[in-house]
Amino acid sequence: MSYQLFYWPSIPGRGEFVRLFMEAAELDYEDIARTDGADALVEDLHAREGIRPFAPPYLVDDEVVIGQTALILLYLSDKEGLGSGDLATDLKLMQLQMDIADLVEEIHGTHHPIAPGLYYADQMDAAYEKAADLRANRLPKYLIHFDNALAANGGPFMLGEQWSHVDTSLFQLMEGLDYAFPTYMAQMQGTWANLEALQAAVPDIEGLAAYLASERRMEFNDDGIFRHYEELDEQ
Ligand SMILES: N[C@@H](CCC(=O)N[C@@H](CS)C(=O)NCC(=O)O)C(=O)O
Repeated sequence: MSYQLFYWPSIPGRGEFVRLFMEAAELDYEDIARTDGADALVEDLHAREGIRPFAPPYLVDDEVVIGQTALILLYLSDKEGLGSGDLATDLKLMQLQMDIADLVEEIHGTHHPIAPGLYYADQMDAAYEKAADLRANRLPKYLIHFDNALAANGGPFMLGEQWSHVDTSLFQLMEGLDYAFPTYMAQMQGTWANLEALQAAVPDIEGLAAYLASERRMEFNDDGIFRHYEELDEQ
């Protein structure tokens, strides 16, 4: 049976981090809400009982149902034999994946700094301040952290020549930042050269090139996590 991915059909969002890994690994999966619509997702989630995912993305593998992007990637990586083969190293990869999740949340906070349920237009002043701090402090801190980690094994990937879930996620992170903050990212070019090299190398992973060129690869849009609002990219 193929994996079933449940994620909102109209945004790349966190679902794309899972998709990129599955495509790179050439795994068979059904993208349920993209074929059956968002209602199918809501119905499925509400029908689940007990310990269930809080929010999409979540993955169904027969009896196994897992939420949280980082955990889904750990599960798939382990099950498909795409980890490092060493527990301590796999935990380091997981640590990085959770760092990525933390940063993704902060990026989401640039357009929703007060409440996820409010419109951007109702929290623009706070958004402006949050985005300025992200650009000045948080992005350099996180991206240099990832860049230094990449330098440890000589690149282009986190484990050197062997790609992992961290690399497909860092690729998506960099693509999203280029979309959301093009002026800032252009100005900072070269500051995190290892990350830029990874961003260039990931599309060459066998299995990914076809996906990235296909219509299934969703473009960033201004309903998702990575949004481009010119005023949040001002220098
Ligand atoms: N920490 C979770 C966050 C999941 C999450 O926030 N999902 C969003 C879509 S990207 C959602 O639908 N949230 C609904 C909610 O928070 O009520 C992860 O990394 O997967």
